[in-house]
Amino acid sequence: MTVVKPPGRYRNLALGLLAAGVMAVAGTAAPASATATATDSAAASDSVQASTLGAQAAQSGRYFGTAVAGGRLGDGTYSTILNREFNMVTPENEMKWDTTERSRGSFNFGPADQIVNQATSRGQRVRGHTLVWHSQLPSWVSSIGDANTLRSVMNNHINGVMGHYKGKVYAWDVVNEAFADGGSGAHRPSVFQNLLGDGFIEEAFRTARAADASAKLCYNDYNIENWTDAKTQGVYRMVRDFKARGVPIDCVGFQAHFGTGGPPASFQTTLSNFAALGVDVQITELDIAQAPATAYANTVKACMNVARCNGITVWGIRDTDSWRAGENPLLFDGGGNKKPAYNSALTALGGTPAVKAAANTVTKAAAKTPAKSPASPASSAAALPGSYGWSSSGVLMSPKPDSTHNIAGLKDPTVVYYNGKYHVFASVASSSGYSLVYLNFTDWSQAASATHYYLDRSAIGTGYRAAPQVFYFAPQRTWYLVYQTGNASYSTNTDISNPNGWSAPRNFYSSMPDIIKQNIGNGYWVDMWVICDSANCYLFSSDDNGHLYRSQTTLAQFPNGFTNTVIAAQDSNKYALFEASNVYKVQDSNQYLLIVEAIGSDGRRYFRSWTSSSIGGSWTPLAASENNPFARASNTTFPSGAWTRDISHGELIRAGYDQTLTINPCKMQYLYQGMNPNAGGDYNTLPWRLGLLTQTNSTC
Ligand code: 9MR
Repeated sequence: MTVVKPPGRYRNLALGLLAAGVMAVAGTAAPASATATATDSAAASDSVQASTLGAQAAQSGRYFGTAVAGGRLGDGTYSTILNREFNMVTPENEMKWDTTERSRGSFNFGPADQIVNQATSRGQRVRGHTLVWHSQLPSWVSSIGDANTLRSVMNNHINGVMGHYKGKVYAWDVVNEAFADGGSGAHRPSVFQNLLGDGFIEEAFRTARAADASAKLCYNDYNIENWTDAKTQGVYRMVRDFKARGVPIDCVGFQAHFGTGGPPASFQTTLSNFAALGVDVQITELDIAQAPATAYANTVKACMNVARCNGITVWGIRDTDSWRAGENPLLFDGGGNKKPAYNSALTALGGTPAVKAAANTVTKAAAKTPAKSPASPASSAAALPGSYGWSSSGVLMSPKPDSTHNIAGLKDPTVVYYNGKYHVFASVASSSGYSLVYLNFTDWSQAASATHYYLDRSAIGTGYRAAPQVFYFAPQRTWYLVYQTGNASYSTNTDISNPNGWSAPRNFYSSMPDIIKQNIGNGYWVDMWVICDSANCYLFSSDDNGHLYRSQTTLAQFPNGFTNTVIAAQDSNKYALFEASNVYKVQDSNQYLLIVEAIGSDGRRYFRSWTSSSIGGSWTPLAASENNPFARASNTTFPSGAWTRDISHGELIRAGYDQTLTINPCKMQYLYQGMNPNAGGDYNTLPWRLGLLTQTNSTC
C-alpha cells in the first residue's frame, strides 16, 4: 500500500513514551492527577454530595428548575439563588398568550427573551409555558366565533412563538389545563374546545412538532397526580390514544400544586403508568402549602423512582415570590434562606444537604471514594450507575499482515451488530502510516479467525485514513463510515458487508474550522464522531490539546452543512480530556453518555464519562476521575491474564446500528484497544490489539 505518513498524534514522540510508560516523561508532562481531575473542570466528579438542587438532580440525569418572574431578575437575592440552585427555567407568565400576542398577529417577545437570554447564557435550559390555554388568553381570542378563524389563529400563535424560540426551548407545554375538574374525565369548556372540538389538542401538537422538531412537546395539567381521579384517567386515555395513533407527544407535566399533605399516595404509580405509555413525565409547578419537609421529600422520591421522570420544577423561588404567598409553599423563605424542605428535597435527590458536605469542600479523601449509584431502586434500572467495574476478555483480534500490508497495530475499533453479525472497522498502523480494515463474525469467539479486508482496495483508497466510526443513516438508507484524513471524512455504502462498496472519501468541512485553528495549539485534529437526534446531527472531534469540539447540521442536510463549531468540553490539563470521544443515547432514558479518553498519572490510557440530557450538553461528570474512572485497568479484572494496562480508543456495543447511536445501559460492553505493557518504541509501531470489556456491576 502507498501510505502517506499521517500528520498528528501518530508521530507524537512524547505520547509514544507516555504510552510506553516512561514515567519521567509522564511526570514532567503533568498528566491528570486524581486531585487535579476532581477539582478541575470535573469539579466534584467523584461525589454524589452535590450542594445544589440542580447539580444534585443532574447526578441522575435529571434537572431541577424553577418558575422565573422577569420582573424579579434585578433582585440580587433572587438571582443569586436562581443561578446557584437551578438548571431549568420556566417563565412564569412571560410566554403566555396575553403577553406574547396581545393583539392579533402582533408578537411581543421582549419579556420572555430577557428570561431566555439570561438562562441560556448561564447554561440553564428553558421550559416553554404555554401555547394553548383557556386562561391568560386575550379577549380578542376568546371572543372569536368561528372555527376556521380560531384554527388559523391558534396555529399562527404556535408557529409564531415556537418559531421565535426555535432550538432554544427544551420542552413546551403545548396545551395547558384542557381537562375539566370533577368526575367527568372530559375536556373543559373553552373557546378552543367549544369551536374546534376534542381535536384541538391533537391539532396543536401536530402544529407544534412542525414548528420546532427539537423541542419536547408536553401536555400539562393540575390535579392529575392521583391515579384513580377521573381527570387523571381522562388525560391518560388521551396520551394513550395519541401514542397509539402517532400524534406527536413527548411528555406529560404534572403541576403538583399540593396541599399540606403533599402528593397523593399513588403519585409514583401515576408517574410510572404515564411513563409506560412512552412519554417522559415531569413535575412542572411544584409547591406545597406550608412546605412540609416530608411532603417535599415524598414528591421528589416519587420522581426519582421513575426512570422517565426526568425533571422537577418548583413554581417560584422564595415564599414571597409565590402565587400562593400566604401559604409559604416554596423551598426558600422570604429572606432567601433555605427551609427544611430544601434539605429534604436535596436529600431525596440522592445527595447530602449542604450543611454536611459541600462540593467545594470535597477533600482528597472524599474524592477517592467511588461515587455510589445516583438514582435508586429497580424502576430506575435504566439509568447509568455512577461507578463501574469491568471484566476483560483476552486479545480477541490481532493484525493480519499480508504481502502488501505490513501491520504493527490493530486500533480504534468501531462496531455494529447487524443482520446476525458483528461488523468491525478499525485502523491498521505501521511505521509507514495508517489505513482501515474491515472484518465480520457471528460471535466474539469467531473474531480471531475472521478475514481482514483492507479498505485501501476500495474507493476509500490509500493514504492516511484512521479512527473509523460506522453507522446506518436511516433517513438515507445508507451506511456511513466516518474517519480522519487530516480533515473529517466519510464514505458511504449500501451494504455494510461489502468491503468494496465504499465510496471515495469526501470531507465534512472545507477546511479546519476557525475555532479549532485557534485552540489546537500543538495538538492534532482527530477522532471524528457523528451522532444524531430526531432533528440534528452533531460532529464531535478532539484536538489532543484539551478540547472537544462539536459542529451541527440538520438531519435533512446531513452530511452537509456542519457549521457552528463550538467547544463542547475542555480541560486545562490536555491529558485529562485527550481524544477518542464517544457520545451515545442511553436507551429508554433522556440521557446521553459522553466518554473521553484520558492519559492517567501512570501514563496509561483510560476513560472518563459524563451525562447530559441533550447532545449539546452541558455535561455532568458521571465517573470522571482517575479514582472513579469509567473504564481503566484499575476497575477491570482480567480473568485470562492482564495483557494490557491501557484501556484505549474503542466503542460501546450499541443496541441498534442507526445514527442515534443508542446503547442499552444494562451489562454494557466496550470494544477497546490495549497492548502489551512492556512494549515501547515508535508510537506507530506499538502492538495494539483488540479486546472486549463486559460490565460487572450492572444493576439490571
Ligand atoms: O404563577 C402564575 C401567576 O403569577 C399568574 O398570576 C397566574 C395567572 O393565571 O398563573 C400562575 O401560574 C399558573 C400556571 O401558569 C399554570 N398552572 C397554574 C399556575 C398557578 O396559577
